[in-house]
Amino acid sequence: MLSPKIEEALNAQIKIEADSSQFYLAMASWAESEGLNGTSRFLYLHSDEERAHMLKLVRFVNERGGSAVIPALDAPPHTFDSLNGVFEKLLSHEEFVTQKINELVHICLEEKDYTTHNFMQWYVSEQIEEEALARTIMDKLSLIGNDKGGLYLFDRDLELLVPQDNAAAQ
Ligand code: OFO
Repeated sequence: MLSPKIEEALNAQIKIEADSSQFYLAMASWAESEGLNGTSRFLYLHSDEERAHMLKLVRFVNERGGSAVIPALDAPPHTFDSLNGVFEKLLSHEEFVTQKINELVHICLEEKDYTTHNFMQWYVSEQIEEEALARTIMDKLSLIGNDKGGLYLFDRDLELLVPQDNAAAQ
């Protein structure tokens, strides 16, 4: 059984994952409209992953006798100024998510809920991968700078790069 405090924290995390999915969907759609097909494919997959993270939490809350709340979503921005701007926002969003997951893990310890603590370890590892991937992408973009040929190759490479969970599923 979940304590009210844990249930509330898990429901807050459900909203964060759902908002992440919408945010990356907006980025994917913008990239597609800019003709950045590799980038948009990568971001569509990333958006799907975040939805899967949300679902995993919904199922967990219900299985543990709680009641998952399906939240209203914040409207994400629908335009972005550059590829660099997109990935900067993605990295800082992932850093924010990591912080929220750490806070949730901390609440699990305070409440002595070791089952939820164990469940949350999957998210802790996932965030390490996602932040590392976002940083690798940022490093590549700063090497490329404004070189159009480099950006073309970057977009083509992203077409081959599959986010973490999707890679595991293939
Ligand atoms: Fe990358 O945010 Fe989900 O956990």
